[in-house]
Amino acid sequence: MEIAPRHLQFKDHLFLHRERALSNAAVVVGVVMGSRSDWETLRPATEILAEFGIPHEARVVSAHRMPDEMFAYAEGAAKRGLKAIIAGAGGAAHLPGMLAAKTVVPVLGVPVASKHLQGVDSLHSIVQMPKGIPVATFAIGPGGAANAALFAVAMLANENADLRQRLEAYRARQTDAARAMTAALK
Ligand code: RP5
Repeated sequence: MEIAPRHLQFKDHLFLHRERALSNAAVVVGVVMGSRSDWETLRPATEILAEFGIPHEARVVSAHRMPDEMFAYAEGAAKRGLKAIIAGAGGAAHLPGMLAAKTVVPVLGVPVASKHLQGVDSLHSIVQMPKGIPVATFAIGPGGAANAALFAVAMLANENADLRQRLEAYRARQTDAARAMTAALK
């Protein structure tokens, strides 16, 4: 059996410890998706939330295959203390809009790339909410999911100075990395 290097074992231990701590805390952001096939698109959202230490959960709550569970999830969201729901779906993607119809907890919609229309169908389904029930809509794909999580962090940072500082530090690291890119062109 291959033994992982010592530092990796330690890092893994820390990661598991943090994941356990996060999973024990009350969930603040829900990440839901229409199908297991959406997971690779939504996973970056959970990674960002974990990086910022935001207690979160990831669940499949299909609008058309599990409508009762979808409504129950939305109806319970505020009572459970959720501050945002990141909802990803593909095709005739009604999950974000239907969740938003049943809760006033902000819903951040992520269009998943679909097989035939590459996610333009998902984008239009999510972004074109009729007046009265808003869904904040992000870009198609994993980048959109990451941005939805960063947006949720920004919303939470309004009430949390430490989180705001860490979000600013995240941006600064990103800027440094972009500045360093020119050197890599040589
Ligand atoms: C939607 O249908 C899901 O959000 C997914 O993007 C799409 C296809 O689902 P599967 O057939 O892969 O389960 O509900």
